Amino acid sequence: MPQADFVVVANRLPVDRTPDGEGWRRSPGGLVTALEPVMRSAEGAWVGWAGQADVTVEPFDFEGTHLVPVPLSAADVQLYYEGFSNDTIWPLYHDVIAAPTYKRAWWDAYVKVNERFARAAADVTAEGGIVWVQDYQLQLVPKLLRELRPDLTIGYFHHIPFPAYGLYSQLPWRKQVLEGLLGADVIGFQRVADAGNFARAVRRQLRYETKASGILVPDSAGGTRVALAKAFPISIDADSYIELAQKPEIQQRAKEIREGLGNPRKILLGVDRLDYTKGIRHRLKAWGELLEDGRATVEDATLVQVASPSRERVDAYVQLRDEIEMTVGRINGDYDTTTHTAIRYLHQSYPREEMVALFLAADVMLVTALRDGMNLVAKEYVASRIDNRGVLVLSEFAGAADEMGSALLVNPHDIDGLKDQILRAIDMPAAEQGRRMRALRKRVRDHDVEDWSREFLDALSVFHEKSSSAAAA
Ligand code: GDG
Repeated sequence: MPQADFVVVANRLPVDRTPDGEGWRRSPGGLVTALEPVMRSAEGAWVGWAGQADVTVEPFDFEGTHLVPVPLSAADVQLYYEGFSNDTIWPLYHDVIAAPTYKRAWWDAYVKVNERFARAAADVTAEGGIVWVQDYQLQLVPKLLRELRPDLTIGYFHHIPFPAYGLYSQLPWRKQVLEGLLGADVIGFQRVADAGNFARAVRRQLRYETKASGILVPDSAGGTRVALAKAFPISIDADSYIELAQKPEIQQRAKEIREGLGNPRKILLGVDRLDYTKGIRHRLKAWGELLEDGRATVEDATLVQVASPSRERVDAYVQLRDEIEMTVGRINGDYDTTTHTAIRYLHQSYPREEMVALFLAADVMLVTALRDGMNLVAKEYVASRIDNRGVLVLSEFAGAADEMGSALLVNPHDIDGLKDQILRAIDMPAAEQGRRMRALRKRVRDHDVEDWSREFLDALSVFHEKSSSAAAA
């Protein structure tokens, strides 16, 4: 088997099957774009699931990256992925917005699958190589991998929030998960607060000492080593959004979207995976009440809500979809006219080009997450607004709020406050829009996804150099 100096380990490989089921194509995700240059220059490999249960795929090369598929059975998908990852960790780490389910059989499957990923990474990484583990499905991999391959430098990035200690401590396997993560040399979080919550959990549960971002972790030789737990806020490939937004056909499409909605004075937009963390219900409630109060009419504004299908086999998501669709139906039934609609609801996924056309058409972007690691949609919207117009309404509970103070920040639980900010966004004078949007765009352009991966990998390379010089001594 070929060995790689740089290996990414993620739940999914960066490719999807082509529609004919024969070949592969690159998945559209931001992580894939972010890591592409690093993968190419470093003879990289990527370890992950190919996306189909009960199917074994042999390792293969794709656009300069060696891909190592990790097989998952239908039972693994149900217990490790839909169960422990998406029905235990996801709700717990998003502040228990939905009740987490704690099942021992799910935990057992999570351990078993994490071991499988760790072994696959151990087999493919060259002596003294660097491994970057991604996200909450694989929290045990850093420790397991360090046990198998003490020569490696290991990084881990956590894409979702890390909760406050009072919530985290609910987890029956809280010690094992912390120990799993601490197998990494660098543990990256979205926000400073996430890194702080993690360090506190480590102090309380494991009694390890922490100094600034460093955590003293006992090593196998009876001494200690330092692990770094720090914020590295993720970003987007801003230039690719700017390029799309400059295309005449996409600008034309934005006009068509507006016409198709009956030329309302303003268009409000929400784009989310259909997930209870995203605050879609709160947004609908606020908009429905503004119409009910008569403070807005469907001729003033239409809300376009893209809710892309997500986790459709997890109960909480099935219920959420029903609730949202009932609410949309009621609001539209009460306020639609033959020419205008209150909410254009789209339970579909769209190509990136269509998303940018929607961003260009939207006068107001509503990001009302109840809890969100970062929220890339907020950054994609501002990157696309090459005209420096449009208003971002952004939840304080999205990681993006730490960097995007020029947005209209909202507490989505405060429906009256949310209503006021939506109206303020609808009525915002062009000059104020421009001032705010310029500041937001500057931040996103100055800190794009390449900066994110470079900063993380620079931090990791300090550990790599240390271990290389120790190995040489
Ligand atoms: C997790 C964390 C963190 C959505 N619908 C369509 C579509 N999308 C794209 C968006 C955006 C991405 O999916 C969603 O990213 P978010 O950041 O908004 O949210 P999560 O999926 O929950 O991501 C989050 C992120 O990881 C990265 O670390 O920011 O906090 O929860 O890029 O544009 N894209 C297309 N069609 C759709 O219908 N093409």
